[in-house]
Amino acid sequence: MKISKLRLLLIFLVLVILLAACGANDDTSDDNVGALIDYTITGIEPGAGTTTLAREALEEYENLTDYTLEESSTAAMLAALNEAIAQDEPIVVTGWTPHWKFAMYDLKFLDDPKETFGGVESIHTMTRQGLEEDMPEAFTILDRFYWEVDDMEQVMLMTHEDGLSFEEAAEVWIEENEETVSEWTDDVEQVNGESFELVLTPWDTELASAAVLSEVLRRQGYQVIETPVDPSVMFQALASGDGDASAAPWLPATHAAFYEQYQDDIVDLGANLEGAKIGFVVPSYVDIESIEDLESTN
Ligand code: PBE
Repeated sequence: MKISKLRLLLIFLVLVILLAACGANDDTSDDNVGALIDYTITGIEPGAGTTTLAREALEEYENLTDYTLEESSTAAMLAALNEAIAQDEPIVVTGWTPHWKFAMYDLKFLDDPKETFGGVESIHTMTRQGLEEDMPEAFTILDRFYWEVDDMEQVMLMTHEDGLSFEEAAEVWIEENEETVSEWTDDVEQVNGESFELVLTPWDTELASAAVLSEVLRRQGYQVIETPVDPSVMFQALASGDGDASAAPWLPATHAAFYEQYQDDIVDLGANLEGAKIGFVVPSYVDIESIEDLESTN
């Protein structure tokens, strides 16, 4: 009797250990990214083009039907990203490049098989109608304005890492890239203090391009006012003629909805930068590759 009791106890103990081990294996929440992020995507400003497309992604991808897009601000998104990385925890954010976050952290875009976020984006220069006739000097410079991702990143990094203002960074960049700038301004006549309103959106990419363009136009004799607004207001301002130009529209996907609405009343001068991208971004240690890998709630 004694022995079989001991035996029973042993069998019981083994069973307990086995069950515990099985339980741990069965508990998929350990690697269920969806559950770990509480089925929540960390977004940015409600007015961003990226937010419009992230909302669409939640509708188009069946696995994301019950997800929440937390809309807040770029600063809040970056703080959450920083916090998650410090804790080695998963996070999915709406992100874009060019941006210093890719230099600072090891990040990856999730594949987007439905192409909700488009593919490669360009940043365009657009003007109000009639600018070519009213301010041909500015128009020529705007039409020629073109730079590389690398150039824009230099300006952004000077502000982020060296603490320069965008204005200061733009001045440094212009001094260091005289040849490129002279291609934009070659043979353009000086003007005499005409006022010029450059409309932009309030993200680093656009603060950088606007700072450089403003400084170049100031050196040409313009009195430049920079007006940062939401993307929808930017398109509205160009279409109504309230603003003169912008180097901030992202196409073909990011600002497509706004552009479609106003395109008949706006002059599009084409790309000033190619090779931008938006989408869902995760730290590289998050073990999924595609938006479709995010587990649905059931
Ligand atoms: N962004 C940066 C903006 C445009 C520039 C991608 C966050 C957006 O409207 O989504």
